[in-house]
Amino acid sequence: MADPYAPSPKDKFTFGLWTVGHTGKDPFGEPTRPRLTPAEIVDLLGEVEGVHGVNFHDNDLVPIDASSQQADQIKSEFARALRRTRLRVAMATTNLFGDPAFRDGAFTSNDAEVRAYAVHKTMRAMDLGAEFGAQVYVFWGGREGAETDASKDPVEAEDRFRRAIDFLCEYSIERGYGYRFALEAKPNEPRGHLYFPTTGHYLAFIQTLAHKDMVGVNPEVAHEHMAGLNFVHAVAAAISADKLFHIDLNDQEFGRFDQDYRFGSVNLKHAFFLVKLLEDHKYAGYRHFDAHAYRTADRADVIEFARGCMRTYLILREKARRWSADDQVRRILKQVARPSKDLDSLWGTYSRAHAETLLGMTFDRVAMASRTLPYERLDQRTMEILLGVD
Ligand code: DIG
Ligand code: MN
Ligand code: MN
Repeated sequence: MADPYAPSPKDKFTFGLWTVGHTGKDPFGEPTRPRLTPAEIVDLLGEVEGVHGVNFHDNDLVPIDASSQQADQIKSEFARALRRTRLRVAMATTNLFGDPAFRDGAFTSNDAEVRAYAVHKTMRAMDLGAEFGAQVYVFWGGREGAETDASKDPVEAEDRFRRAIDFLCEYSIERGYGYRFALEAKPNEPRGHLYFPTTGHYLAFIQTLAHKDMVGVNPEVAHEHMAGLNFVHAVAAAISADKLFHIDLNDQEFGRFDQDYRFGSVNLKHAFFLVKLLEDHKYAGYRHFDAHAYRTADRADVIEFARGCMRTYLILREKARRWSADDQVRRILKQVARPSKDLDSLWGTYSRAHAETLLGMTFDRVAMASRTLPYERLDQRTMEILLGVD
């Protein structure tokens, strides 16, 4: 019998080169897995059924100090691997956080030469991404922050970031790249504090941009959890603003460093409501797993990690369908919903008449407070569906 949770490229699951290519190196330990070339990483993903595409930072593909001949060699091997595996390049981004030159920020650096270099490097990385057909361009400001606010005025720092995004939007327009920019928030790490710490900050920031229509957000589960926030609600805000241009799926214990765990491996309930939200609202974008396998994993277990990310998403998608069709769930949702087109229309659009009517109304607070809201039963039923109890 066919596996009902077998992914297909139609599901638009993607992985960054740095995810399944992660060597297991961490701040306290050396690599536990060999470094793979970009082509080898693509071939590894080619062994995982159903992957749609791959993403890269510029220097995941072409090392920062590669000669043009070396770059050409790497790119042609990468292109051959893409053809072999029929994987696409979905998203590209710039590494503006690894090189020591960016130790005090990239676009927000106090050093004008560093700021200019960051814009230069990003344009080159946009060229590289466009060469491989990337449609989304992500900006994660990993060094755009501070340990001490004595170092720079945060208003000036954020304005530098704004001017860089505006310039790079113009570059994409002039080059005809058609990129959709996706801004990715994180509250801290590797800087003590990062500017634009949550998706909400970026949703406000986007409204101040010169080309706000081509800029959206790339929320990441781990990053909103690091800020102690409800990721589902952050994504809902992005959907409401029509700004969910990309999404970084993974998992994360609250109150920990950025763990980038396999999707759904920690907070299954949150993952369920996230998948339900994305599917209910017909999210049509890429589902990028910005995650990596445990440091203990060998190559075979890295492949299991990638399979697990996609499989959990598809299992939860099926659970969401089952939840929406469940009689008990439907009955309780019907019971707690008390719609009234007439009452809603009174404040749906403003008029003096509506205001006067509302002001003249009396409300039975006791009756309102006594209506049944069986959310314990509803949530228990939700948990039972998640736990596989019919
Ligand atoms: C980390 O969560 C960031 C970087 O890996 C990258 O710039 C971005 C794209 O997914 N996520
Ligand atoms: Mn992360
Ligand atoms: Mn990310």
